Amino acid sequence: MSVRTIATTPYQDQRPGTSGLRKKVPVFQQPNYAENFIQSVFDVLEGFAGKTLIVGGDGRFYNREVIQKLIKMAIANGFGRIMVGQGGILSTPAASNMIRQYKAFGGVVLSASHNPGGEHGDFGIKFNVANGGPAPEKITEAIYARSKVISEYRIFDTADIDIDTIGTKKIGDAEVVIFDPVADYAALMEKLFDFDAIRAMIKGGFTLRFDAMHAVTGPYAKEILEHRLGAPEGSVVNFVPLPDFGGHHPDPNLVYARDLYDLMMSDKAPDFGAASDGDGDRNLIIGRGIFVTPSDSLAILAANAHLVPAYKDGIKGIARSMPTSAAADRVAEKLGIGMYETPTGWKFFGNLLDADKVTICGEESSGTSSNHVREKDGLWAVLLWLNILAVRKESVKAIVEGHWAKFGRNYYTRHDYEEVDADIAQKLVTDLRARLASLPGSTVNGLRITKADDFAYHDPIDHSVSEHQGVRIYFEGGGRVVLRLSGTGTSGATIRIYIERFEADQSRHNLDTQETLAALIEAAEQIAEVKKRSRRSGPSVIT
Ligand code: G16
Repeated sequence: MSVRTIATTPYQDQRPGTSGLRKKVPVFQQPNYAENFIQSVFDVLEGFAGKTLIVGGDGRFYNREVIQKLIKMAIANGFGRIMVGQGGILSTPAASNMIRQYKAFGGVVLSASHNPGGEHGDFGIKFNVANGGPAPEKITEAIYARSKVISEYRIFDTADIDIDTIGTKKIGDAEVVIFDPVADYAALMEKLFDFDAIRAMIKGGFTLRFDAMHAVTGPYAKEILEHRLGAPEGSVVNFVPLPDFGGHHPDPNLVYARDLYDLMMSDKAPDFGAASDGDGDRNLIIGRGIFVTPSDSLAILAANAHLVPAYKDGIKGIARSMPTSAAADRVAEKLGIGMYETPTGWKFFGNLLDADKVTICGEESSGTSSNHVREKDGLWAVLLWLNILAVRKESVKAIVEGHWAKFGRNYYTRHDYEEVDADIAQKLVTDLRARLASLPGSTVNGLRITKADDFAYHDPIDHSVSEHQGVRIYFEGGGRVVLRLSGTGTSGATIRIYIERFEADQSRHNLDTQETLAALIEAAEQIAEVKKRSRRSGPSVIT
Protein backbone atom coordinates (compact mmCIF):
# COMPACT_ATOMS: atom_id res chain seq x y z
CA MET A 1 0.00 0.00 0.00
CA SER A 2 1.50 3.32 -1.03
CA VAL A 3 0.81 6.77 -2.38
CA ARG A 4 0.57 6.85 -6.15
CA THR A 5 0.94 9.96 -8.28
CA ILE A 6 -1.16 9.75 -11.41
CA ALA A 7 -0.69 11.99 -14.46
CA THR A 8 -3.84 13.77 -15.63
CA THR A 9 -4.99 16.40 -18.10
CA PRO A 10 -7.05 19.38 -16.94
CA TYR A 11 -10.69 20.14 -17.73
CA GLN A 12 -11.62 23.75 -18.38
CA ASP A 13 -15.15 23.69 -16.95
CA GLN A 14 -14.61 23.13 -13.24
CA ARG A 15 -15.65 26.55 -11.96
CA PRO A 16 -17.70 26.20 -8.76
CA GLY A 17 -21.08 27.99 -8.93
CA THR A 18 -23.34 29.38 -6.21
CA SER A 19 -22.66 26.29 -4.12
CA GLY A 20 -19.79 24.08 -5.30
CA LEU A 21 -19.18 22.31 -8.59
CA ARG A 22 -22.37 20.86 -10.09
CA LYS A 23 -22.51 18.88 -13.31
CA LYS A 24 -24.40 16.00 -14.85
CA VAL A 25 -23.32 12.55 -13.63
CA PRO A 26 -21.81 11.57 -17.05
CA VAL A 27 -19.61 14.68 -16.88
CA PHE A 28 -18.32 13.59 -13.47
CA GLN A 29 -17.80 10.07 -14.85
CA GLN A 30 -15.23 11.24 -17.38
CA PRO A 31 -11.72 9.93 -16.67
CA ASN A 32 -10.17 11.71 -13.68
CA TYR A 33 -12.88 14.40 -13.62
CA ALA A 34 -13.68 14.04 -9.91
CA GLU A 35 -10.02 13.33 -9.07
CA ASN A 36 -8.88 16.52 -10.83
CA PHE A 37 -11.34 18.66 -8.91
CA ILE A 38 -10.59 17.05 -5.54
CA GLN A 39 -6.83 17.42 -6.08
CA SER A 40 -7.36 21.05 -7.11
CA VAL A 41 -9.14 21.63 -3.80
CA PHE A 42 -6.29 20.05 -1.84
CA ASP A 43 -3.69 21.92 -3.89
CA VAL A 44 -5.01 25.35 -2.96
CA LEU A 45 -5.35 24.57 0.75
CA GLU A 46 -2.51 24.96 3.19
CA GLY A 47 -1.74 23.53 6.61
CA PHE A 48 -3.99 20.47 6.70
CA ALA A 49 -1.28 17.85 7.29
CA GLY A 50 -2.42 15.55 10.08
CA LYS A 51 -5.77 17.36 10.44
CA THR A 52 -9.36 16.14 10.19
CA LEU A 53 -11.54 16.15 7.08
CA ILE A 54 -15.30 15.53 7.32
CA VAL A 55 -16.78 13.63 4.38
CA GLY A 56 -20.30 12.74 3.35
CA GLY A 57 -23.02 13.27 0.81
CA ASP A 58 -26.73 13.16 0.13
CA GLY A 59 -26.76 9.56 -1.11
CA ARG A 60 -27.33 10.39 -4.75
CA PHE A 61 -26.09 8.26 -7.63
CA TYR A 62 -22.26 8.21 -7.82
CA ASN A 63 -21.95 9.24 -4.14
CA ARG A 64 -20.33 6.00 -3.01
CA GLU A 65 -17.83 5.89 -5.90
CA VAL A 66 -16.61 9.45 -5.32
CA ILE A 67 -16.43 8.92 -1.55
CA GLN A 68 -13.94 6.09 -2.13
CA LYS A 69 -11.78 8.31 -4.36
CA LEU A 70 -12.03 11.15 -1.86
CA ILE A 71 -10.98 9.10 1.16
CA LYS A 72 -8.00 7.60 -0.68
CA MET A 73 -6.92 11.00 -2.02
CA ALA A 74 -7.28 12.65 1.39
CA ILE A 75 -5.02 9.96 2.89
CA ALA A 76 -2.48 10.41 0.09
CA ASN A 77 -2.49 14.19 0.50
CA GLY A 78 -1.71 13.98 4.20
CA PHE A 79 -4.94 14.43 6.19
CA GLY A 80 -4.56 12.73 9.57
CA ARG A 81 -8.18 11.75 10.14
CA ILE A 82 -10.99 11.32 7.65
CA MET A 83 -14.44 11.14 9.24
CA VAL A 84 -17.12 9.70 6.97
CA GLY A 85 -20.87 9.52 7.56
CA GLN A 86 -22.01 5.90 7.64
CA GLY A 87 -23.04 4.74 4.16
CA GLY A 88 -21.65 8.00 2.80
CA ILE A 89 -24.68 9.84 4.21
CA LEU A 90 -24.33 13.26 5.81
CA SER A 91 -26.64 16.22 5.41
CA THR A 92 -25.10 19.60 4.62
CA PRO A 93 -26.04 21.16 8.00
CA ALA A 94 -24.85 18.05 9.85
CA ALA A 95 -21.53 18.27 7.97
CA SER A 96 -21.24 21.89 9.01
CA ASN A 97 -21.87 20.90 12.63
CA MET A 98 -19.32 18.04 12.47
CA ILE A 99 -16.63 20.37 11.13
CA ARG A 100 -17.21 22.77 14.02
CA GLN A 101 -17.72 20.17 16.74
CA TYR A 102 -14.62 18.14 15.84
CA LYS A 103 -12.54 21.23 15.00
CA ALA A 104 -11.86 19.79 11.56
CA PHE A 105 -9.81 21.53 8.92
CA GLY A 106 -12.84 21.38 6.65
CA GLY A 107 -15.25 19.06 4.92
CA VAL A 108 -16.35 17.83 1.54
CA VAL A 109 -20.04 17.35 0.84
CA LEU A 110 -21.01 15.39 -2.26
CA SER A 111 -24.31 16.79 -3.36
CA ALA A 112 -26.10 18.71 -6.06
CA SER A 113 -28.63 19.76 -3.45
CA HIS A 114 -32.14 20.19 -4.84
CA ASN A 115 -31.13 19.15 -8.37
CA PRO A 116 -32.46 15.79 -9.63
CA GLY A 117 -30.31 12.66 -9.16
CA GLY A 118 -29.87 9.25 -10.77
CA GLU A 119 -27.63 8.03 -13.55
CA HIS A 120 -28.48 10.95 -15.82
CA GLY A 121 -29.13 13.45 -13.06
CA ASP A 122 -26.78 15.87 -11.35
CA PHE A 123 -23.81 15.40 -9.06
CA GLY A 124 -21.76 17.90 -7.12
CA ILE A 125 -18.76 18.48 -4.87
CA LYS A 126 -18.65 21.27 -2.32
CA PHE A 127 -15.78 22.18 -0.02
CA ASN A 128 -16.47 23.72 3.39
CA VAL A 129 -13.88 25.53 5.47
CA ALA A 130 -13.04 25.32 9.19
CA ASN A 131 -15.93 27.55 10.33
CA GLY A 132 -18.27 24.92 8.82
CA GLY A 133 -19.39 27.14 5.96
CA PRO A 134 -19.01 26.90 2.19
CA ALA A 135 -15.61 28.02 0.91
CA PRO A 136 -15.60 31.75 0.14
CA GLU A 137 -15.16 33.02 -3.41
CA LYS A 138 -11.44 33.62 -3.13
CA ILE A 139 -10.96 29.89 -2.43
CA THR A 140 -13.42 28.65 -5.05
CA GLU A 141 -11.80 30.89 -7.68
CA ALA A 142 -8.34 29.55 -6.69
CA ILE A 143 -9.65 25.98 -7.05
CA TYR A 144 -10.96 26.82 -10.51
CA ALA A 145 -7.63 28.37 -11.54
CA ARG A 146 -5.78 25.31 -10.27
CA SER A 147 -8.15 22.89 -12.06
CA LYS A 148 -7.28 24.47 -15.41
CA VAL A 149 -3.59 23.59 -15.15
CA ILE A 150 -3.53 20.49 -12.97
CA SER A 151 -1.19 17.76 -14.25
CA GLU A 152 -1.27 15.06 -11.55
CA TYR A 153 -3.16 13.84 -8.53
CA ARG A 154 -2.23 11.72 -5.53
CA ILE A 155 -4.18 8.69 -4.35
CA PHE A 156 -3.52 6.05 -1.72
CA ASP A 157 -3.35 2.60 -3.24
CA THR A 158 -5.71 0.45 -1.19
CA ALA A 159 -8.80 -1.72 -1.59
CA ASP A 160 -12.17 0.02 -1.23
CA ILE A 161 -12.92 1.04 2.34
CA ASP A 162 -15.97 -0.31 4.17
CA ILE A 163 -18.03 2.84 4.76
CA ASP A 164 -21.06 0.99 6.16
CA THR A 165 -19.64 -0.26 9.44
CA ILE A 166 -19.23 2.25 12.26
CA GLY A 167 -15.71 2.26 13.67
CA THR A 168 -12.14 3.46 13.19
CA LYS A 169 -9.45 1.98 10.95
CA LYS A 170 -5.84 2.93 10.38
CA ILE A 171 -5.09 3.23 6.67
CA GLY A 172 -1.59 4.38 5.74
CA ASP A 173 -0.76 7.20 8.14
CA ALA A 174 -4.38 8.23 8.55
CA GLU A 175 -7.36 7.17 10.65
CA VAL A 176 -10.61 6.60 8.82
CA VAL A 177 -13.60 7.00 11.14
CA ILE A 178 -17.06 5.88 10.05
CA PHE A 179 -19.65 7.61 12.25
CA ASP A 180 -23.41 7.75 12.76
CA PRO A 181 -24.43 10.82 10.70
CA VAL A 182 -27.52 11.56 12.82
CA ALA A 183 -26.31 11.34 16.45
CA ASP A 184 -24.36 14.60 16.91
CA TYR A 185 -26.82 16.61 14.85
CA ALA A 186 -29.83 15.32 16.80
CA ALA A 187 -28.03 16.13 20.08
CA LEU A 188 -27.39 19.68 18.86
CA MET A 189 -31.09 20.15 18.04
CA GLU A 190 -32.04 18.92 21.53
CA LYS A 191 -29.78 21.59 22.97
CA LEU A 192 -31.24 24.42 20.89
CA PHE A 193 -34.94 23.69 21.29
CA ASP A 194 -37.43 22.83 24.00
CA PHE A 195 -38.11 19.23 23.03
CA ASP A 196 -40.36 18.75 26.08
CA ALA A 197 -42.69 21.53 24.90
CA ILE A 198 -42.84 20.13 21.35
CA ARG A 199 -43.37 16.61 22.68
CA ALA A 200 -46.24 17.82 24.87
CA MET A 201 -47.84 19.62 21.93
CA ILE A 202 -47.67 16.46 19.79
CA LYS A 203 -48.99 14.34 22.65
CA GLY A 204 -51.87 16.79 22.93
CA GLY A 205 -52.98 15.95 19.38
CA PHE A 206 -50.92 18.29 17.17
CA THR A 207 -50.35 16.56 13.82
CA LEU A 208 -47.58 16.97 11.28
CA ARG A 209 -46.22 15.59 8.05
CA PHE A 210 -42.60 15.84 6.98
CA ASP A 211 -41.70 14.85 3.42
CA ALA A 212 -38.03 13.84 3.18
CA MET A 213 -38.38 13.47 -0.62
CA HIS A 214 -36.29 10.25 -0.56
CA ALA A 215 -33.29 12.41 0.20
CA VAL A 216 -30.82 12.80 3.04
CA THR A 217 -33.10 14.17 5.79
CA GLY A 218 -35.08 10.91 6.00
CA PRO A 219 -32.96 9.31 8.77
CA TYR A 220 -32.64 12.65 10.61
CA ALA A 221 -36.36 13.40 10.53
CA LYS A 222 -37.33 9.85 11.57
CA GLU A 223 -35.03 10.01 14.56
CA ILE A 224 -35.88 13.54 15.67
CA LEU A 225 -39.56 13.95 14.81
CA GLU A 226 -40.82 10.42 15.37
CA HIS A 227 -38.41 8.80 17.84
CA ARG A 228 -37.45 11.74 20.02
CA LEU A 229 -40.49 14.02 19.72
CA GLY A 230 -43.12 11.30 19.54
CA ALA A 231 -44.81 12.09 16.24
CA PRO A 232 -46.69 8.93 15.25
CA GLU A 233 -45.00 6.61 12.79
CA GLY A 234 -45.97 7.68 9.29
CA SER A 235 -45.61 11.39 10.09
CA VAL A 236 -42.31 11.32 8.16
CA VAL A 237 -42.82 10.13 4.60
CA ASN A 238 -40.40 9.23 1.79
CA PHE A 239 -37.71 8.76 4.42
CA VAL A 240 -35.40 6.28 2.70
CA PRO A 241 -32.63 8.12 0.80
CA LEU A 242 -32.51 6.76 -2.77
CA PRO A 243 -29.81 7.31 -5.43
CA ASP A 244 -32.43 8.78 -7.79
CA PHE A 245 -34.71 10.26 -5.08
CA GLY A 246 -37.41 7.88 -6.26
CA GLY A 247 -37.39 9.60 -9.65
CA HIS A 248 -38.45 12.90 -8.09
CA HIS A 249 -36.88 16.31 -8.02
CA PRO A 250 -35.83 16.78 -4.35
CA ASP A 251 -36.64 20.47 -4.34
CA PRO A 252 -39.12 21.43 -1.63
CA ASN A 253 -41.23 23.94 -3.52
CA LEU A 254 -44.84 24.13 -4.59
CA VAL A 255 -44.14 22.31 -7.84
CA TYR A 256 -41.98 19.42 -6.68
CA ALA A 257 -43.62 18.99 -3.28
CA ARG A 258 -47.09 19.22 -4.78
CA ASP A 259 -48.48 16.21 -2.88
CA LEU A 260 -47.65 17.86 0.41
CA TYR A 261 -49.17 21.15 -0.71
CA ASP A 262 -52.37 19.45 -1.88
CA LEU A 263 -52.66 17.58 1.42
CA MET A 264 -52.14 20.80 3.41
CA MET A 265 -54.90 22.55 1.45
CA SER A 266 -57.34 19.64 1.90
CA ASP A 267 -59.81 18.65 4.66
CA LYS A 268 -57.35 16.00 5.80
CA ALA A 269 -54.52 18.44 6.41
CA PRO A 270 -52.45 17.95 9.55
CA ASP A 271 -51.58 21.05 11.57
CA PHE A 272 -48.13 21.42 10.05
CA GLY A 273 -46.43 20.30 6.84
CA ALA A 274 -42.78 20.56 5.91
CA ALA A 275 -40.22 19.18 3.48
CA SER A 276 -36.51 19.37 2.88
CA ASP A 277 -34.27 18.91 -0.15
CA GLY A 278 -31.54 16.58 -1.45
CA ASP A 279 -28.88 17.51 1.10
CA GLY A 280 -31.13 18.72 3.90
CA ASP A 281 -30.37 22.42 3.94
CA ARG A 282 -33.61 23.78 2.46
CA ASN A 283 -37.06 23.84 4.02
CA LEU A 284 -40.64 24.22 2.93
CA ILE A 285 -43.21 25.23 5.54
CA ILE A 286 -46.95 24.90 4.98
CA GLY A 287 -49.59 25.34 7.64
CA ARG A 288 -53.11 23.97 7.33
CA GLY A 289 -54.51 26.06 4.48
CA ILE A 290 -51.51 28.38 4.16
CA PHE A 291 -48.15 28.25 2.39
CA VAL A 292 -45.49 30.29 4.15
CA THR A 293 -43.11 31.91 1.67
CA PRO A 294 -39.44 31.47 2.65
CA SER A 295 -39.11 35.25 2.92
CA ASP A 296 -42.07 35.45 5.33
CA SER A 297 -40.78 32.42 7.21
CA LEU A 298 -37.45 34.19 7.82
CA ALA A 299 -39.23 37.28 9.12
CA ILE A 300 -41.61 35.31 11.36
CA LEU A 301 -38.85 33.10 12.78
CA ALA A 302 -36.72 36.16 13.53
CA ALA A 303 -39.63 37.93 15.22
CA ASN A 304 -40.40 34.90 17.43
CA ALA A 305 -36.95 33.40 18.01
CA HIS A 306 -36.79 34.76 21.57
CA LEU A 307 -39.51 32.25 22.52
CA VAL A 308 -37.12 29.28 22.24
CA PRO A 309 -34.19 28.40 24.51
CA ALA A 310 -31.33 28.97 22.03
CA TYR A 311 -32.34 32.56 21.27
CA LYS A 312 -34.03 33.55 24.53
CA ASP A 313 -31.68 36.52 24.98
CA GLY A 314 -32.68 37.90 21.59
CA ILE A 315 -30.96 37.90 18.23
CA LYS A 316 -28.05 40.13 17.26
CA GLY A 317 -29.05 40.84 13.68
CA ILE A 318 -30.59 39.35 10.54
CA ALA A 319 -29.07 38.78 7.11
CA ARG A 320 -30.92 37.94 3.93
CA SER A 321 -29.88 37.46 0.34
CA MET A 322 -30.66 40.43 -1.86
CA PRO A 323 -33.51 38.79 -3.84
CA THR A 324 -35.24 37.74 -0.60
CA SER A 325 -38.19 40.00 0.26
CA ALA A 326 -37.79 42.88 2.68
CA ALA A 327 -40.22 41.33 5.19
CA ALA A 328 -37.36 40.61 7.62
CA ASP A 329 -36.11 44.20 7.35
CA ARG A 330 -39.11 45.52 9.21
CA VAL A 331 -38.62 42.95 11.97
CA ALA A 332 -35.00 44.08 12.34
CA GLU A 333 -36.15 47.68 12.42
CA LYS A 334 -38.69 46.99 15.15
CA LEU A 335 -36.18 44.98 17.20
CA GLY A 336 -33.56 47.68 16.69
CA ILE A 337 -30.98 45.20 15.38
CA GLY A 338 -28.74 45.11 12.30
CA MET A 339 -30.03 44.05 8.89
CA TYR A 340 -27.64 42.90 6.15
CA GLU A 341 -28.32 42.30 2.46
CA THR A 342 -25.90 39.86 0.78
CA PRO A 343 -25.65 38.24 -2.65
CA THR A 344 -27.32 34.87 -3.26
CA GLY A 345 -25.24 32.05 -1.77
CA TRP A 346 -24.92 30.93 1.82
CA LYS A 347 -21.15 31.52 1.72
CA PHE A 348 -21.80 35.28 2.00
CA PHE A 349 -23.32 34.90 5.49
CA GLY A 350 -20.21 33.27 6.97
CA ASN A 351 -18.29 36.43 7.81
CA LEU A 352 -21.32 38.11 9.39
CA LEU A 353 -22.03 35.05 11.56
CA ASP A 354 -18.38 34.66 12.58
CA ALA A 355 -18.21 38.34 13.53
CA ASP A 356 -21.42 37.88 15.58
CA LYS A 357 -23.18 40.61 13.61
CA VAL A 358 -26.16 38.37 12.87
CA THR A 359 -27.86 35.38 14.48
CA ILE A 360 -30.42 34.41 11.85
CA CYS A 361 -30.01 34.31 8.07
CA GLY A 362 -32.35 33.41 5.26
CA GLU A 363 -32.91 33.22 1.56
CA GLU A 364 -35.93 33.22 -0.70
CA SER A 365 -34.64 29.91 -2.11
CA SER A 366 -36.02 28.09 0.96
CA GLY A 367 -32.98 28.44 3.18
CA THR A 368 -33.00 29.59 6.78
CA SER A 369 -30.55 28.99 9.58
CA SER A 370 -28.73 30.51 12.52
CA ASN A 371 -25.31 30.77 14.09
CA HIS A 372 -25.49 27.14 15.34
CA VAL A 373 -23.86 26.05 12.03
CA ARG A 374 -22.59 27.84 8.93
CA GLU A 375 -25.03 26.35 6.43
CA LYS A 376 -28.73 26.66 5.98
CA ASP A 377 -30.56 23.99 7.90
CA GLY A 378 -33.89 22.48 6.83
CA LEU A 379 -34.74 20.55 9.99
CA TRP A 380 -33.62 23.39 12.23
CA ALA A 381 -36.21 25.63 10.55
CA VAL A 382 -38.88 22.96 11.04
CA LEU A 383 -37.97 22.59 14.73
CA LEU A 384 -37.92 26.34 15.28
CA TRP A 385 -41.40 26.56 13.82
CA LEU A 386 -42.58 23.65 15.98
CA ASN A 387 -41.08 25.20 19.11
CA ILE A 388 -42.75 28.55 18.37
CA LEU A 389 -46.07 26.80 17.73
CA ALA A 390 -45.72 24.90 21.01
CA VAL A 391 -45.19 28.16 22.92
CA ARG A 392 -47.74 30.33 21.14
CA LYS A 393 -50.40 27.62 20.92
CA GLU A 394 -51.83 29.19 17.76
CA SER A 395 -52.14 27.80 14.24
CA VAL A 396 -49.55 28.54 11.54
CA LYS A 397 -52.22 30.57 9.74
CA ALA A 398 -52.96 32.70 12.79
CA ILE A 399 -49.27 33.37 13.36
CA VAL A 400 -48.64 34.36 9.73
CA GLU A 401 -51.70 36.60 9.50
CA GLY A 402 -50.91 38.14 12.86
CA HIS A 403 -47.41 38.90 11.60
CA TRP A 404 -48.75 40.62 8.48
CA ALA A 405 -51.17 42.65 10.59
CA LYS A 406 -48.30 43.88 12.73
CA PHE A 407 -45.58 44.37 10.14
CA GLY A 408 -47.43 44.61 6.82
CA ARG A 409 -47.21 42.02 4.04
CA ASN A 410 -44.63 41.69 1.31
CA TYR A 411 -46.36 39.98 -1.60
CA TYR A 412 -43.64 37.96 -3.23
CA THR A 413 -43.13 35.53 -6.09
CA ARG A 414 -40.25 34.09 -8.11
CA HIS A 415 -40.59 33.13 -11.75
CA ASP A 416 -37.95 30.74 -13.13
CA TYR A 417 -37.24 30.14 -16.78
CA GLU A 418 -35.21 26.93 -16.80
CA GLU A 419 -32.90 25.54 -19.47
CA VAL A 420 -32.87 28.68 -21.56
CA ASP A 421 -30.18 28.83 -24.25
CA ALA A 422 -27.12 30.16 -22.39
CA ASP A 423 -26.19 32.71 -25.06
CA ILE A 424 -29.71 34.15 -25.19
CA ALA A 425 -29.78 34.43 -21.38
CA GLN A 426 -26.37 36.06 -21.22
CA LYS A 427 -27.25 38.60 -23.92
CA LEU A 428 -30.51 39.42 -22.18
CA VAL A 429 -28.64 40.27 -18.98
CA THR A 430 -25.95 42.23 -20.82
CA ASP A 431 -28.57 44.28 -22.69
CA LEU A 432 -30.48 44.91 -19.49
CA ARG A 433 -27.37 46.09 -17.67
CA ALA A 434 -26.61 48.48 -20.51
CA ARG A 435 -30.05 50.07 -20.11
CA LEU A 436 -30.02 50.43 -16.33
CA ALA A 437 -28.83 54.02 -16.20
CA SER A 438 -31.66 55.14 -18.47
CA LEU A 439 -34.49 53.44 -16.54
CA PRO A 440 -35.01 55.70 -13.47
CA GLY A 441 -37.71 58.27 -14.16
CA SER A 442 -39.32 56.26 -16.97
CA THR A 443 -42.75 54.63 -16.74
CA VAL A 444 -43.35 51.03 -17.80
CA ASN A 445 -46.80 49.43 -17.82
CA GLY A 446 -48.06 52.45 -15.88
CA LEU A 447 -45.42 52.05 -13.14
CA ARG A 448 -42.75 54.66 -12.51
CA ILE A 449 -39.20 53.41 -12.00
CA THR A 450 -37.40 55.17 -9.16
CA LYS A 451 -34.07 53.36 -9.15
CA ALA A 452 -32.23 50.65 -11.09
CA ASP A 453 -28.83 49.10 -10.44
CA ASP A 454 -26.66 46.01 -10.65
CA PHE A 455 -26.15 44.78 -7.08
CA ALA A 456 -22.56 44.82 -5.81
CA TYR A 457 -21.80 43.57 -2.30
CA HIS A 458 -19.13 45.13 -0.13
CA ASP A 459 -18.44 42.66 2.65
CA PRO A 460 -18.33 44.75 5.85
CA ILE A 461 -15.98 42.28 7.55
CA ASP A 462 -13.27 41.36 5.03
CA HIS A 463 -14.03 44.26 2.64
CA SER A 464 -14.11 42.00 -0.42
CA VAL A 465 -16.33 43.17 -3.26
CA SER A 466 -18.63 40.89 -5.28
CA GLU A 467 -20.07 42.58 -8.35
CA HIS A 468 -22.86 41.73 -10.81
CA GLN A 469 -25.02 39.94 -8.26
CA GLY A 470 -28.37 40.75 -9.86
CA VAL A 471 -30.22 43.60 -11.53
CA ARG A 472 -32.61 45.48 -9.25
CA ILE A 473 -35.41 47.72 -10.45
CA TYR A 474 -37.43 49.70 -7.89
CA PHE A 475 -40.85 51.21 -8.57
CA GLU A 476 -42.80 54.01 -7.00
CA GLY A 477 -45.09 52.65 -4.28
CA GLY A 478 -42.67 50.00 -2.98
CA GLY A 479 -42.49 47.49 -5.86
CA ARG A 480 -39.26 45.77 -6.77
CA VAL A 481 -38.16 43.43 -9.56
CA VAL A 482 -34.86 41.56 -9.44
CA LEU A 483 -33.41 39.55 -12.30
CA ARG A 484 -30.38 37.26 -12.16
CA LEU A 485 -29.04 34.05 -13.63
CA SER A 486 -28.97 31.02 -11.36
CA GLY A 487 -25.56 29.71 -10.35
CA THR A 488 -26.72 26.17 -9.60
CA GLY A 489 -28.20 24.84 -12.85
CA THR A 490 -26.39 22.25 -14.95
CA SER A 491 -27.98 22.62 -18.39
CA GLY A 492 -28.41 25.88 -20.25
CA ALA A 493 -29.20 28.90 -18.11
CA THR A 494 -31.95 29.47 -15.57
CA ILE A 495 -33.29 33.02 -15.50
CA ARG A 496 -34.81 33.97 -12.17
CA ILE A 497 -37.16 36.94 -11.82
CA TYR A 498 -38.11 37.94 -8.27
CA ILE A 499 -41.13 40.20 -7.87
CA GLU A 500 -42.21 41.90 -4.67
CA ARG A 501 -44.61 44.56 -3.43
CA PHE A 502 -45.27 45.82 0.08
CA GLU A 503 -48.82 46.15 1.34
CA ALA A 504 -49.43 47.89 4.66
CA ASP A 505 -53.24 47.79 4.54
CA GLN A 506 -54.49 44.77 6.50
CA SER A 507 -57.76 44.64 4.54
CA ARG A 508 -55.64 43.82 1.48
CA HIS A 509 -53.57 41.02 3.01
CA ASN A 510 -55.52 38.12 1.58
CA LEU A 511 -55.29 38.80 -2.13
CA ASP A 512 -54.01 36.35 -4.73
CA THR A 513 -50.22 36.78 -4.98
CA GLN A 514 -49.93 36.42 -8.76
CA GLU A 515 -52.85 38.78 -9.35
CA THR A 516 -51.61 41.42 -6.99
CA LEU A 517 -48.17 41.33 -8.60
CA ALA A 518 -49.47 41.11 -12.19
CA ALA A 519 -48.67 44.71 -13.14
CA LEU A 520 -45.08 44.36 -11.91
CA ILE A 521 -44.71 41.00 -13.67
CA GLU A 522 -45.83 42.59 -16.92
CA ALA A 523 -43.50 45.55 -16.38
CA ALA A 524 -40.62 43.12 -15.86
CA GLU A 525 -41.43 41.45 -19.17
CA GLN A 526 -41.59 44.77 -20.99
CA ILE A 527 -38.22 45.77 -19.57
CA ALA A 528 -36.28 42.48 -19.86
CA GLU A 529 -38.25 40.57 -22.52
CA VAL A 530 -37.58 37.20 -20.92
CA LYS A 531 -40.62 35.47 -22.44
CA LYS A 532 -40.07 37.01 -25.83
CA ARG A 533 -36.35 36.30 -26.09
CA SER A 534 -36.46 32.81 -24.59
CA ARG A 535 -39.50 32.04 -26.77
CA ARG A 536 -41.48 30.70 -23.82
CA SER A 537 -45.11 31.25 -23.06
CA GLY A 538 -44.39 31.53 -19.35
CA PRO A 539 -42.08 30.50 -16.51
CA SER A 540 -41.17 26.84 -15.94
CA VAL A 541 -41.58 27.18 -12.18
CA ILE A 542 -43.48 29.75 -10.14
CA THR A 543 -42.84 29.83 -6.41
C1 G16 B 1 -27.68 27.11 -3.21
C2 G16 B 1 -27.05 28.12 -2.31
C3 G16 B 1 -28.06 29.14 -1.87
C4 G16 B 1 -28.75 29.76 -3.07
C5 G16 B 1 -29.33 28.67 -3.93
C6 G16 B 1 -29.93 29.18 -5.23
O1 G16 B 1 -28.61 26.37 -2.50
O2 G16 B 1 -26.49 27.50 -1.18
O3 G16 B 1 -27.41 30.08 -1.09
O4 G16 B 1 -29.75 30.63 -2.66
O5 G16 B 1 -28.33 27.76 -4.28
O6 G16 B 1 -28.94 29.71 -6.00
P1 G16 B 1 -29.18 30.08 -7.51
O7 G16 B 1 -30.30 31.07 -7.50
O8 G16 B 1 -27.86 30.65 -7.95
O9 G16 B 1 -29.58 28.83 -8.25
P2 G16 B 1 -28.55 24.80 -2.51
O10 G16 B 1 -29.69 24.38 -1.64
O11 G16 B 1 -28.70 24.42 -3.95
O12 G16 B 1 -27.20 24.47 -1.97
